[in-house]
Amino acid sequence: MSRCVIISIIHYLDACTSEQFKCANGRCITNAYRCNGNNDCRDGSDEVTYACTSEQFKCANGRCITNAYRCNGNNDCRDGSDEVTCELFFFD
Ligand SMILES: [Ca+2]
Ligand SMILES: [Ca+2]
Repeated sequence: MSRCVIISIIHYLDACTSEQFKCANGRCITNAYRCNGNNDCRDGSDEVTYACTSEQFKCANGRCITNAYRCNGNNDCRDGSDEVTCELFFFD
């Protein structure tokens, strides 16, 4: 899944216009499609809240998860991005 997202980002490098929302995977969709209940980005990033608080980790797909869920062995982001940089926090 995470590999798929990375490939999508490479594939969709085009900048979005001011009337468009840029999905986490790089797709451009019309702003009106944000939060309309449909997964127009195909990664769900147009349907998640983007403003993460300081106590939250922002996943590669745009989801916000509680910081405590980082590196806990569970794929809370659903794209695995909360578990990919964990070796930095391991001391053994
Ligand atoms: Ca949508
Ligand atoms: Ca996790």
